[in-house]
Amino acid sequence: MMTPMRYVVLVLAIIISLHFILSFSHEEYGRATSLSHLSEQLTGSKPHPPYQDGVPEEYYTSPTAPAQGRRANATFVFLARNGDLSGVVMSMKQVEDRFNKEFQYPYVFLNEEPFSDEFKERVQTLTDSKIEFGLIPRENWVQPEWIDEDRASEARKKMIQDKVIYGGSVPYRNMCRFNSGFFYRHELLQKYKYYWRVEPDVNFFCDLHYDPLLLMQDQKKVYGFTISLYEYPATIPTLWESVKEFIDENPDLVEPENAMRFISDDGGESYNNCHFWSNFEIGDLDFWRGEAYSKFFDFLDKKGGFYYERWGDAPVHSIGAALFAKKDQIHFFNDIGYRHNPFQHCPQGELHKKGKCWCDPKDNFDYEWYSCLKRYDALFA
Ligand SMILES: Nc1nc2c(ncn2[C@@H]2O[C@H](COP(=O)(O)OP(=O)(O)O)[C@@H](O)[C@H]2O)c(=O)[nH]1
Ligand SMILES: *[C@@H]1O[C@H](CO)[C@@H](O)[C@H](O)[C@H]1NC(C)=O
Ligand SMILES: [Mg+2]
Repeated sequence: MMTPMRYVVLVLAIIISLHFILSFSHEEYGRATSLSHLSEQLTGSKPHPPYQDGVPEEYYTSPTAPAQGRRANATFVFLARNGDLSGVVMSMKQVEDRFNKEFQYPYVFLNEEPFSDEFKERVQTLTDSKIEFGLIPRENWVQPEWIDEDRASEARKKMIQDKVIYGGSVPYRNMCRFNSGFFYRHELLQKYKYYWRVEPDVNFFCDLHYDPLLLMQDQKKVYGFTISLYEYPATIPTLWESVKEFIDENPDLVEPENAMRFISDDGGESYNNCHFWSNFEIGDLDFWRGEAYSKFFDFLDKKGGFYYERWGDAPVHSIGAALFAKKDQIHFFNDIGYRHNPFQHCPQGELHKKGKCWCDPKDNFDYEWYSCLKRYDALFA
């Protein structure tokens, strides 16, 4: 007979081993977090370190606020297909309601095919802001000629066998390469300095009564995020080798006050797979267009890893930001409640009240086992 105590120990042991099994399987990280919740319920929740949100009080809209009436040189940017329309309007309606109806930033929509009239009409219905629709030049989208298609298709086959998410998809690879190295060079984005990237089917949970784009501009921030996590190693087997090679060849491009400790636990010898989740980004377009990141992207592109492996724009952007920006130019938007399945950042405590957030504060990825936020915190500890 098992005593109740032994039973509890056994259940905990099963949960803990499931954590480890799931951490090595692909496509399963959504379920892994709910297991994390289960174990949290049994073991008690972890304390959440108090966060300084870094937003000066005067940025909040009030008739006397200095930020009142000033706007950043910025736009929203959506990469989407015509078929993404229903998810696009869900995301965009929330952007408008939570924030943009007060600030009226414009939108840029990009696609490798022309947007349909239905698409254009339905998104324009949601806002008084200007919307521009851009076509992506073919050479910035399709797999380049110089990629060895036999080698690329072998790699895709292997990834399908290994059940790597999107492992067999060429369009997904085109998308990752475009987001890594081309979106910010699109002609419709030339006139802007800052962008806020939005994807279909995301949620914004909290009212935002200050302008995060102006905050980026005034404080000379380069990159803003809400969620960070580990990349699947199977998608980037040789990425870090290439990064190290680039650093060796271009030591002068690396920022001395960088955030290497976010992406490496051993001073740059190996990658810890941490990255900012790029489906949400608020960033500086001129940083991507600058010398360091441009050379970095071109170097990586020539390696072919966007097609011979499945390098994502999230690790590529994150490594670029961590190496070429100062660490205090990377900003955690703690007050932006945000969800992209299967994870969400839900502001805690005072921030939750201030934003009148509708997410469950207990459902918060920040210090889940699969989150990298603790490594970001450690940069400033
Ligand atoms: N125009 C276009 N957009 C794409 C394509 N594939 C993905 N996207 C967009 O790229 C972003 C990421 O794609 P998504 O399917 O959400 O990938 P996930 O978030 O990594 O699962 C979204 O904004 C999509 O609308 C494509 O083939 N063409
Ligand atoms: C906005 O930023 C872009 C890119 O830096 C720049 O070319 C443009 O002149 C800026 N516009 C204004 C109004 O400052
Ligand atoms: Mg998505």
